[in-house]
Amino acid sequence: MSIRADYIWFNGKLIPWDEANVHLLTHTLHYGLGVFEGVRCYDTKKGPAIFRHGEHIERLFNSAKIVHMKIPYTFEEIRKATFETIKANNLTECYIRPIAFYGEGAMGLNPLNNEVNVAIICWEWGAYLGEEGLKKGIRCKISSFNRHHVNIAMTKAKICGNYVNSQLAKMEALLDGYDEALMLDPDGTVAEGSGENIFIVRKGVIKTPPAVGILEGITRDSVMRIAEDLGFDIKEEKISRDELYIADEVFLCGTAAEITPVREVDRRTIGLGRPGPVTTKLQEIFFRVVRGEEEKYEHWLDYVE
Ligand code: PPE
Repeated sequence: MSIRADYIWFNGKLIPWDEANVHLLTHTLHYGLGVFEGVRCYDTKKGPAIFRHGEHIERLFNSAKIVHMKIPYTFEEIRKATFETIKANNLTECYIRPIAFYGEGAMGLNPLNNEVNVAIICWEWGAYLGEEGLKKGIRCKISSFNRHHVNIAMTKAKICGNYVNSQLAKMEALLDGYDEALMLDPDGTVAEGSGENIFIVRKGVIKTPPAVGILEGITRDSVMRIAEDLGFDIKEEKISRDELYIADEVFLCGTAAEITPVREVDRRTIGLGRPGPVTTKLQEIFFRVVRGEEEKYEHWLDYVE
C-alpha cells in the first residue's frame, strides 16, 4: 500500500509531497550510509503527542556520531520541524521518519565531502504486522540469515544499509508463508526481529536479549520499565533458539510493531497459540501509556505544540 501526505520537511523547508525528490547520484542511494529514525505520534485527550520524542532524536544524533555524519541542525530544530510537519499535514496519529543522508557530489566510498540532507516525513501507518497480528499474534520463522556481528555493522546506530540484512530475512519469512523473521546473532543466540526487539516469558520471568548486537529499542526500554513497575521479574539474558520454542509467551516490540504477540515459531505453537496474559497486560498498558491515559508515564509524551 502506498503512503501519502501533503508536505515533507526537507532541509529546513516544508515542500509539497510530490516535489520531495533527490538526484540519482545521492551518495546514500549507492552506498547505504544514512541514518534514520522511526517515531510515532498518538492522539491523546490533550491533542497529538509524540512518544519518547527526545530519546528518538537523541538516537538519531548518536547514529550520526557513530558514522561520522554531521547533522546540520540542532536537537531543538529537529523537534520543532517535526511538530511543523505533523501540523502542516493535519495529522493526529502518524508515523514519523526523520532521515539524514549524503547528497550528490563526489562518488566513491568517502562520503565526508558531500552535503548532509535531512528530511522529516510523516504519514498515517496502522498496525505494522496487521491488526489481526496485533490481536491474535503472528507466525515467525528463525531466519537463515544471521543478524549483524557487532564489529561488522554498528548495531546501536540505525543505519540505512543495516536494513539490507533485515530485508533478506523479511522476504525469506514472507515467501515461506510466515509473518516475520526472527534473527540469531553470529553466535547463534536470539538477537531480534527484522525490525523489532524480542521478549519471552518463561516460568513467570520476562527475558530479553542484552542490548549488544541489536538495536537498543526505545519500545524495548518502555516495556522493561512498565514491566518492572508492574512488579514483574525481568532479565536481560541470552536466549537460545530452543528456549523460544518452549517459552510460555513470545512477543515483539518496536515503534512500528508496537507490542505484537508471537503465536508460533518454526511451526511450534507458543503457549496456547494465542497472546498470553503477560503480553496482553503489557500491550494493554502500553496502548494506554502512548495515548496519555497513564499519568505515571506522561513525561514520555511530547505534545505537538
Ligand atoms: N530492532 C530493529 C532491527 C529495528 O529496526 C527496530 C525499529 C527495533 C529493534 C525497535 O526499536 P524502537 O523502535 O526504538 O523500539 N524498527 C523501525 C523500523 C521499521 C520499518 O519497517 O521501517 C520502527 O519500528 O520504526
